[in-house]
Amino acid sequence: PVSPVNVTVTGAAGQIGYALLFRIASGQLLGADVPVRLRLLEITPALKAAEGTAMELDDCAFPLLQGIEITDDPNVAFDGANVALLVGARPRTKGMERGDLLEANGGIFKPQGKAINDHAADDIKVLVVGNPANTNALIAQSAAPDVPAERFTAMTRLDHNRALTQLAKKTGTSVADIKKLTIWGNHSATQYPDIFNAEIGGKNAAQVVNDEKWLADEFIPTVAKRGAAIIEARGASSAASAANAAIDHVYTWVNGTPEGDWASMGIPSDGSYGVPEGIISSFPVTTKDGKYEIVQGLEINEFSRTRIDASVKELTDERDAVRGLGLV
Ligand code: NAX
Repeated sequence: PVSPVNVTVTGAAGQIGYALLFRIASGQLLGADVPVRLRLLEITPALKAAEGTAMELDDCAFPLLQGIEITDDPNVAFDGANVALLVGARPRTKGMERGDLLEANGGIFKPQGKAINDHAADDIKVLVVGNPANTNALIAQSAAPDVPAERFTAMTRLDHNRALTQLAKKTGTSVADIKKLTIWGNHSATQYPDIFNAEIGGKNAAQVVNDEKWLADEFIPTVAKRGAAIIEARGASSAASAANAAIDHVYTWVNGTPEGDWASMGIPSDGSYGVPEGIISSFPVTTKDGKYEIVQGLEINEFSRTRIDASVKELTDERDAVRGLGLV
């Protein structure tokens, strides 16, 4: 029998947590034959709500769910963790400057990074969902010097999935026909969804679209501002789709990318494609045996270069800001 995997979820009582936990417990995060033990980390006032969610998890009688532990102590939550989904974060509230936001999140992600460093299992894989995800991941990673840096990743899979559907709609195809799409840069409005190396039914996607104006004026802004559009329509931020993307991200990381395709992940840059080391930026990656590799040798045209550089500039600015605050 496969031994159980310890999965820690922070912000477990939040709306993404509510959409995420049931899918983890049902086997969609790691595989239909992999038992899981859940550790839910919340702030003290939200522990009761987390207990309510745990009661519902119990009531699903998921055969793969081998236990649920709820705590407000990161040292307990990450003890023996194999997978950590860092969802809880401090949202931007009215009148908050960027520096305040980064500092408030530093107060969350630095101690969590340290707790991961001190207590997690050797094979720990971390996905940061809580925004600003890339820089929060960098803060956590910096606080965990004993963990290989590449284990800290940030979520751009929701952007990737959003881009797939927009492209399928434009071209009258199915998302299943689209391969090799890439999100570059930051999970923010500067992100760059790249279709120049993508394929639709084996043909170059940019050639199939053949409409640079649509790319620049509709596709890219629609994908980049989708989060705001969801808030406008739903009255609340993306939750089920964000949880779905977190499932996709970890499932792909653990179980591999299909032949002839890749995924987008926010990962520590190794300098590929002129993206400087020392930031966590989104790249095209293939995965195998629980490890990812950046897809090399892609052609980056002028249109793409400008946009990748702009998003990377935002990430180096964020890095400089958190460095100034002593967080990395
Ligand atoms: P909610 O406000 O519903 O839930 C957040 C939960 O985190 C709350 O229950 C809160 O008590 C908890 N929390 C706060 N500080 C904590 C700490 N130090 N330790 C443990 N738990 C803590 O937000 P939700 O809608 O679930 O969104 C969570 C995060 O995901 C937000 O930062 C949001 O911006 C981010 N998102 C990221 C996305 C991405 O693609 N990377 C997309 C969706 C989402 O916007």
